[in-house]
Amino acid sequence: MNHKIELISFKLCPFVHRSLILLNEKGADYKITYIDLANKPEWFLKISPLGKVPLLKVNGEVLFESSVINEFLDELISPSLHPTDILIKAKQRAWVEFSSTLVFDMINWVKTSNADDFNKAKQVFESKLHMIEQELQGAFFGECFQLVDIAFAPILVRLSFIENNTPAVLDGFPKIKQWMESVTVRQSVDKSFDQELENLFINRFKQQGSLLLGSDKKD
Ligand SMILES: N[C@@H](CCC(=O)N[C@@H](CS)C(=O)NCC(=O)O)C(=O)O
Repeated sequence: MNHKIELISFKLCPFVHRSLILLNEKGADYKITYIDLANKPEWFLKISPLGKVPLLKVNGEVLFESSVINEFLDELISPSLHPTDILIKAKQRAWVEFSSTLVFDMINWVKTSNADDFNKAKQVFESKLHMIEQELQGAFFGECFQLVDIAFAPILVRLSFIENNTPAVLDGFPKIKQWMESVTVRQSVDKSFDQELENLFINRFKQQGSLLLGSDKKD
């Protein structure tokens, strides 16, 4: 069956980015519509229960929450990118939840402009990176590229932007670095970002006075 799929997006949003990568990975036919989160259109506010992106419009219905959207797309378009073993699947779903909290920790680490807050944010972020470092075995989170890798992929892409700007930030995390390298070159992921996204991401935080990236803040 041919499904009509539309992803409502904001270019910089890491949560939308997860669904974009999965649509690419599945080879799906989809339309993408960008909105300005600083000036949300009326039609968007009417259909978005939390006023957040991503939304997925499918056959006239609206889904929200990126992890739910990705679970749905995974069932809609086979083959599934979940492990078949239900215990491993449950564990990976838990790590998907973990990845959502890590997005906010990463943003705090990158945006902070004063030394005290920066050291706290760095400690929180790195303590979570250490937990992931313990979990990783090889090139991917599990045996092969799966939904859990897609949930973390927007973070790994942004870590690659950060490394291009501020080398050595991942020196204490060799397995995460290897994971970042294998995930970001995968076709579905590579296709999901460009130089424009990198510049938007880096410049946004430099303009906010980022200690990590180097401040471009105008006084
Ligand atoms: N838990 C949500 C988080 C989505 C989210 O926080 N989206 C942000 C953009 S990255 C948003 O739309 N924020 C609303 C706003 O900025 O007003 C998900 O996974 O989909």
